[in-house]
Amino acid sequence: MSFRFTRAIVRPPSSNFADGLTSVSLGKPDLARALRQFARYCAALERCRLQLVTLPDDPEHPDSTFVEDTAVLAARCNVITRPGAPSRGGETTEIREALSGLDINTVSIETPGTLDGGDICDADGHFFIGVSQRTNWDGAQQLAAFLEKAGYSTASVDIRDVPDILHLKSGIASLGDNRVVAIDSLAGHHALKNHEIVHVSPGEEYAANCVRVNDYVLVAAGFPSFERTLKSLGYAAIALDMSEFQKMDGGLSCLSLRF
Ligand code: CIR
Repeated sequence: MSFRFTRAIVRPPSSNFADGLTSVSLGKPDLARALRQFARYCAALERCRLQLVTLPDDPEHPDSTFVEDTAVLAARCNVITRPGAPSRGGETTEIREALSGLDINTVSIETPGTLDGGDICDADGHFFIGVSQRTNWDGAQQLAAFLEKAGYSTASVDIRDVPDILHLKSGIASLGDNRVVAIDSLAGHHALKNHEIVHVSPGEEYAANCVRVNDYVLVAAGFPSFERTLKSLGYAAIALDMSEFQKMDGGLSCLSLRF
């Protein structure tokens, strides 16, 4: 089951977090507040019984707190990505070293492929691979080949014409149980036709980037309708304030690499 995890890699935002990439106009993030939100995020992962591997912050790469984009980790296949934004390329070096230090063997996406982990949604061993402004077809095909060789199935989802989302997982999330959360503009996609869709109300799209971790679903705070939906389906939600990360285009999932 793709939501059963024992560990997670996290990395705090660095002093120049505000210098990272963003396409939204929500103002400059407050670092002290971001660090408090990050601490609560880590505590929530621990409440879900994950052991954390916390890497030092990296001022060379202001977006490096978004560790999810640097790797795709599955039980039988661990892939170091090649992030689509040039300023983020160097973030993979320490992730590769950290995984190697944990005795996790990796393969890598190679040029001309680009791929961000935020475009990859593991739905119980069936992987949706987003093709986006960051993940190109070559990267998507390299990842599909790695995953299929390891016995997983894959489907690509082109999101380049879907407005307002950076990554595929800005708009969908797997809850396990054959359920996929989806914003309206992705809910009807043919790749999702074999899954039960859990809809996110218009105006609550940011909440779609939730994460099932063992017995809980981590969800961004401030989206009451979606929290009610989760509760009605029997999930225990942990709501987390993500405001400072949202200012930098970051979703809840991207702050950790779970495995
Ligand atoms: C970026 O634009 O790359 C970062 N500022 C945000 C990345 C967020 N990653 C994610 O949602 N997986």
